[in-house]
Amino acid sequence: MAEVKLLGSWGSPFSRRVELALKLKGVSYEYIEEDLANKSPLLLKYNPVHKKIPVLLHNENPIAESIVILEYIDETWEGYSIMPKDPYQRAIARFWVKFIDEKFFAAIWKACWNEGKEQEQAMEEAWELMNTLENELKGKKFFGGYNIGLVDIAANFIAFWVGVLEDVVEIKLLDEDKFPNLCKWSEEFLSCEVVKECLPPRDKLFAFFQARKEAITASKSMVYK
Ligand SMILES: N[C@@H](CCC(=O)N[C@@H](CS)C(=O)NCC(=O)O)C(=O)O
Repeated sequence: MAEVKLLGSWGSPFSRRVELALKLKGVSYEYIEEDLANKSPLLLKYNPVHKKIPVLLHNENPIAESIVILEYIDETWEGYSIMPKDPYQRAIARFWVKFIDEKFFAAIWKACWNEGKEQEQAMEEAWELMNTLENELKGKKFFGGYNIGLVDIAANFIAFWVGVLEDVVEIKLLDEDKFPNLCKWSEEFLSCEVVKECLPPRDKLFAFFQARKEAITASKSMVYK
């Protein structure tokens, strides 16, 4: 039987993406929690280029980068389809995943951890990006249509992590009046049992971001003293 291992980190949306894909396919795997403050020899051996999780090991063959891993999983195991069958639709799915990875994370991060004018600008930027996704979801349950697909998995951060960050930094980004489709999508996505199994505990994630917020505030007060 094939041996599948995943090097991941509990709070990482990237490793949670991979877990979700494995569960959708019904692939059993061994999960290895990585301490990112003290990276293991295994991680450094298997992802020497980026030294980041997630890394999937399939019969000792390492694959890094969550989206590369998701496509590998889809091509390797039969059953549930993560990627659309049609080449044009596959290209479109890859386009949106690239949009989320290249634009979204940076915009949300800036909106959460900046203050004043910079934060306002970052929030405007995040809203513009959310609006683009809002339009893409028109008339659809999931980005993938009736079922969760590549783009939905890649957007897990928007559905879950953004809400926790909003509570910690006390801003509202994913506003139901502004983005009804995106909010509905998030609700649908989070209500799937398999998705619930692939989310970090909310309290733990809240405490993690809260500690980050306190560290940032403390470092700022040191500078201004
Ligand atoms: N583009 C990568 C991003 C992975 C990533 O940023 N992983 C973070 C955890 S969320 C990490 O391993 N960070 C360790 C570091 O930067 O040293 C992917 O999609 O897999």
